[in-house]
Amino acid sequence: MEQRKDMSDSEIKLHLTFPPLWTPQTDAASTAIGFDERMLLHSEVQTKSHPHPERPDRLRAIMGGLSAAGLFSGLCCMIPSREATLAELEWVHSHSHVEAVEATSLHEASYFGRDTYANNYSALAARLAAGTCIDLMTAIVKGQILNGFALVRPPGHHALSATAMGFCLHNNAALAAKAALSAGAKKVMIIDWDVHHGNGTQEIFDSDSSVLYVSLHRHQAGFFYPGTGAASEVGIKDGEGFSVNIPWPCGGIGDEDYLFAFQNVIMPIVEQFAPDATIISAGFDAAKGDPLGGCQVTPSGYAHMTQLLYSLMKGKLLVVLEGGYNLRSISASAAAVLKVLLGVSPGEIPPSWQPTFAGLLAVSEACVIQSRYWKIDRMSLLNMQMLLSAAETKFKENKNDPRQPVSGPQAEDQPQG
Ligand code: X5A
Ligand code: ZN
Repeated sequence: MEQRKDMSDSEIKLHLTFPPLWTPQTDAASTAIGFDERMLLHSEVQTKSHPHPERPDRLRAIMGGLSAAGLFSGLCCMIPSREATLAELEWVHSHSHVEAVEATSLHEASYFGRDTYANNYSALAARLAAGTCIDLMTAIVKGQILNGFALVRPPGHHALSATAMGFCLHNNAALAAKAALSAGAKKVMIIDWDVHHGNGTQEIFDSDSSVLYVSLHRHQAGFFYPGTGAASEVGIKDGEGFSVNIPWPCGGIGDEDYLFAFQNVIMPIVEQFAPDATIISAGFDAAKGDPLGGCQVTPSGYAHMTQLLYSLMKGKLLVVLEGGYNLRSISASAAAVLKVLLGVSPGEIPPSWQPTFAGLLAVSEACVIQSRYWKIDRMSLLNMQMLLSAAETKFKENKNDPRQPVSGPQAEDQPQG
């Protein structure tokens, strides 16, 4: 067995000028960044022909990109990072899960399933990721900062109460939601735009009506990882109606469909739920160029989604990094989101944006199911049904391409990508 060499601090230094640390004197209108270089120590020991997609460079790329975009000056500050305590981790995880993750620090390499690795530093990185999310959310709910961006890894949304999976050890977004509740928020929303369904987050709050879980994800009738997240999954017991799933039937979904979902299902539900705090489980693996997601969301699409939530929430927004594996895509997307948090509006959504057949299918299905629990405008429901039946005919006449835009003859003249 090869000897693993210890990484010294200097080897992981980013040599960036970070924003100033948050102090009690910091302007309450600030945006705070959560980051700690020790989260770069979590990496796969075993070297394969391809590096693991969830690798330390992801955070280096994002931090470098934000700094290069000039976003670290001015209104940003850094929140001091902190390790979550074991008691905090047990807000959402079983004692045995917390112990199993802790135990990985004794081994050079451990695995939870085939794709979820750990090294000696993974438990530390996972505690830092969780603690940083908890502190950011607490500061937001207490009004000490306006909003925040947790640049953390390992990611969290696949982590179930008792299982690590899908590159995730502890569920950072779920812990942030618990922190919001204990800081006084009565209702918390988690909106998950990672390309994968956040099965862990959904499970943790399945029967909880104080946390609304909304997810848009590639689903492919259950054939895309992790397989959960059908529109029919709406929550159980007291939490029935507090899980909202928008499952894309195929890949290639882009800005138009995401924004269509926001306008027709997500925003109406958010307005009725009226959360006291909102967490974005922000994976950037639905981004154009991502090797795992195969979707088409652009930085502008991410900016518009952030803007819709930001304008409704007047702050009280925490963005938590989940997946995202194309270094260029994730740094451009993170910069676009941070700009909105800093108050730069991406402007109006182009009125020419139309959903694709696939997008319309998923959104109208979610609308019909969710209208049992939430008021969904009858006109927009009817409109969607009409668009859908017209599109169905065209869909059959054409090449059965679910990614074709639904409306207007002008759409047919456009070159298809
Ligand atoms: C956080 C995240 C993806 C897991 C894919 C496993 N996980 N094949 O994006
Ligand atoms: Zn993902």
